[in-house]
Amino acid sequence: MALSDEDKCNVKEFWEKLGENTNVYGTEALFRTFLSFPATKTYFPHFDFSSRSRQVRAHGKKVADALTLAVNHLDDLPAALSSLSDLHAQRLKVDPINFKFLSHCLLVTLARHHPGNLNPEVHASLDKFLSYVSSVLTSKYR
Ligand code: HNI
Repeated sequence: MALSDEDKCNVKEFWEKLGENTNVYGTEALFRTFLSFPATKTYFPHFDFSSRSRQVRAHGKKVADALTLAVNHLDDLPAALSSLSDLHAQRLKVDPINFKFLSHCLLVTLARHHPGNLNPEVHASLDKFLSYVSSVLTSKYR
């Protein structure tokens, strides 16, 4: 699952181009996930899912910040995401399949906003990065 040096470079360079917009993309990806894969909403019984939902926006920022943290710790991801891993696997008990749904929606969102920066190599590296993050966050599921 480890990323090659080229993958790491692609992910870091791409992420830098997102600038201050990561929270906007995190939020859009969450909205897309909730719409396309409605079962994911069951993990958020306390959320309002309307298009103006402050909760989805606040959560989109948290997810985006965690991904930025991950980009900055590509060499020690399990340690950097350890408490988030405990949260998702042991407390929230998020079924791992849901990470594929969110990762897919994150990629779609990033491709939509940055088509020129998402060539096939960067696409592949981002896909590997998101599955690495997902595997860390679900590693304690069982
Ligand atoms: Ni996730 C809380 C990051 C995937 C359901 N999640 C968080 C928090 C972060 C986070 C950060 C806030 C922790 C805190 O407040 O201490 N989640 C991430 C990341 C991914 C991810 C980086 C994958 C890329 N989470 C998922 C998925 C689901 C999910 C796939 C379920 C569909 N997450 C949750 C729930 C919470 C949560 C539920 C608690 C929300 C709340 O407000 O109670």
